[in-house]
Amino acid sequence: MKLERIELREIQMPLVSFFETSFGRTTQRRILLVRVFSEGVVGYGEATSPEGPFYNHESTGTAWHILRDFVIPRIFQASIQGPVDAAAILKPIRGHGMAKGAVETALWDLHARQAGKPLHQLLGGSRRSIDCGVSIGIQETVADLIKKIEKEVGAGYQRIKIKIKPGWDLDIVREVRRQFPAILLMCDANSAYTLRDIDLFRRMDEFKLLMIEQPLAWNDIIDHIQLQKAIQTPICLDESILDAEDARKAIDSGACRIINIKLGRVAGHSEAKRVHDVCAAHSIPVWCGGMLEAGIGRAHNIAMSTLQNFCLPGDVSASRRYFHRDIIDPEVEVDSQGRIEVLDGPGIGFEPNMKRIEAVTVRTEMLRP
Ligand code: OSB
Ligand code: MG
Repeated sequence: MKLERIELREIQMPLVSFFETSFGRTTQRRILLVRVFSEGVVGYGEATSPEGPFYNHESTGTAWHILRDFVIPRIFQASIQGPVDAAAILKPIRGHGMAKGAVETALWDLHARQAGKPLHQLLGGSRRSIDCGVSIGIQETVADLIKKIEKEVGAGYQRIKIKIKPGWDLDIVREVRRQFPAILLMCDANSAYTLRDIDLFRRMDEFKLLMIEQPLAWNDIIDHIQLQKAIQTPICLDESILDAEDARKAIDSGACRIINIKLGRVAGHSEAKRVHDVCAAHSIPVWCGGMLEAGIGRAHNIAMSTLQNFCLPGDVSASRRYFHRDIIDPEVEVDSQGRIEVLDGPGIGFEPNMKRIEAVTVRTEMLRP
């Protein structure tokens, strides 16, 4: 792959409605886009880093710094043959998976476009449509939450995930379950609890949740073993799984029964596939997590979700739930059965809308070998 230049770009877009987790509220997204240029073809990637270092250590600002000063120079220096080389070349940079993943996924898109093939095919995916759930943030009132769930269930989404935090947990889940006795329901704590809360999680069992996502610390596997032993509801790990080795350790030790895969958290498609494969080999289902992505990140998530072991509905949902106008054509749409149809165009299958992207850009930098 002869890489002539790589463009870094920050866009800013307000969310349609605020998104609140146990670590804070997001109203405006600051998203980094990467464009890799090679012999007349362009590949697109998106850093999934959030605005501040509260989900993990990464932020929009750190991703810009790591990409500009370390990731992109290394990629230029290495004269890589294809996207699978990128992960090895970036390995000496510790952490910063979201920064690395932005370039790694862009190289996959480039590679697929150069081959004239859909990315999902090159990744080895076989699903023709993606099963979708939604993640619903912490609301001002329970009534607001119920209204949101009603709307999404009515739209056809197959699974509802609600965010919990201390003070917005047991009573909320009880009320949601009372009003929606039959839906696939789960909750995500984003690491807001400790083993002192074991009794609270025991009491959650009665609500027949599909899973509880990342109840304990963002960098923990060990304490989750003890929690999983104490409860019937499956634990799903998000924050604490950074690569296939983490997945193996978490599975072997009984720290979880489900894993959520996020492209940024695991530094791109190559590692995502390895996590997927380790889970498949242990009969552990996976699903695709989300980071409030704009269209390019969303399209990469769809491509990844075509792999066979993505057998639970993911957090990838329609563009319009997040943004008034997304940056790709067509926008991501979800049918009345709660599915996204997989497109067969080259690369990610959706076309970035450069006019729209220009309109929301706040800074760009072009880097050359
Ligand atoms: O933990 O899954 C998470 C959003 C931001 C940060 C972390 C998470 C989330 C979500 C939203 O749950 C998923 C989405 O709809 O993109
Ligand atoms: Mg999560």
